[in-house]
Amino acid sequence: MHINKNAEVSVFEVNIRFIGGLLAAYYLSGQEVFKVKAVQLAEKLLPAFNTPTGIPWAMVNLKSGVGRNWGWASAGSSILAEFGTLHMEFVHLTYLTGNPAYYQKVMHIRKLLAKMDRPNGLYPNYLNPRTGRWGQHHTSVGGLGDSFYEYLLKAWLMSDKTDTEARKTYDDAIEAIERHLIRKSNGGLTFIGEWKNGHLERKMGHLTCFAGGMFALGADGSPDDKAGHYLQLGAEIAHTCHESYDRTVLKLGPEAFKFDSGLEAVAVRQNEKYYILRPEVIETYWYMWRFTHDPKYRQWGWEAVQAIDKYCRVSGGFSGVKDVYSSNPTYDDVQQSFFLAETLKYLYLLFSSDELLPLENWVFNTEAHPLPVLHLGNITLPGSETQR
Ligand code: DMJ
Repeated sequence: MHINKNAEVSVFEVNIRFIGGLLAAYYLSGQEVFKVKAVQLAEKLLPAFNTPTGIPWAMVNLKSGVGRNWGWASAGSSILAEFGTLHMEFVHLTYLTGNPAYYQKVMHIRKLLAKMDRPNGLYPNYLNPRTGRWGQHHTSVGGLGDSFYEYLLKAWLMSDKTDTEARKTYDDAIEAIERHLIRKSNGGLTFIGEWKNGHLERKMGHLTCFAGGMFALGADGSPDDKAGHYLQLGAEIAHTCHESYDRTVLKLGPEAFKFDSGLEAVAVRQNEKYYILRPEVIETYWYMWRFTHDPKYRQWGWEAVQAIDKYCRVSGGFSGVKDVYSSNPTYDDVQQSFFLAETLKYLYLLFSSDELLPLENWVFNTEAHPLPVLHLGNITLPGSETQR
């Protein structure tokens, strides 16, 4: 593993895939080497936080430590789902090393966000790390926003439910999402749209389907006795996402699907008809299975297994397909790493006993790497007293 390379990497992707994976490998095996490598890699990400606001750059050069943002992101902005998806791994890094830097970096992001005005209570996807101001007011529970919300809930869960600030922030965000983004289609399907240019776009991404599992996971502990409501919302999202699979020829879900002009859970544009082995729908089936044991979730998972095996299996492994509405699809010739890390893992868990990685003790990072709940009791994390 050579990490002193003159190469730019995504801070978010290195964190969720590599650091998360190494930390999970350490906790599951007890072998020090995984912890050592996770820390070496995390040190390489720290220069990304050297911005006027402490909101990290999207990318960092591993050798020089120079950071920058994606050219396409609203006026040089950093992205909510990227800088907002570091908390779990960084808290574990401080816990394991005693180095307060990691904890302080992510708590600083949280404090900064808490102070900002939110249009309609919603978090825009773009934030400028130089000025500390929001970029475009585009809000999404799918791409660019998704795992920010997930990590608020999981920060609370991994703290053994002591991080009540994270829980409250999650609850407030979800309430605004429900008010402004969640609707029922004419055909009775609950969907989560996106806020764009001052109006609700009635389109849902495959990525957004993870939210069914998130609502179910967050049901217990929700305010005003709304546990039943959130479990029901999770079930409705699972149903809608299953419909997006079922209404295709291959029985695999498209990248995005619409609820507009008579359309219900189907992709319209050619460039939204692909399936790249994504996990979110199966992830939601698994959480719904754990919380309800309704056999339909296993049945739906099995439908996906059969479709993946039939249409995505190639001689060297598995490939994405370019059009789920074509009976003669072409391959994209890529096996994404989240196919192993997430899609197959959630399928395995769906057909395993609840005793395997029980949710009381483990919290899955956004790449499905399991990290243990930290029963801190009266231990104080280094750095928690002296936040920047
Ligand atoms: C994964 O890398 C993570 O789940 C991320 O949060 C968004 N989705 C991809 C897989 O689709």
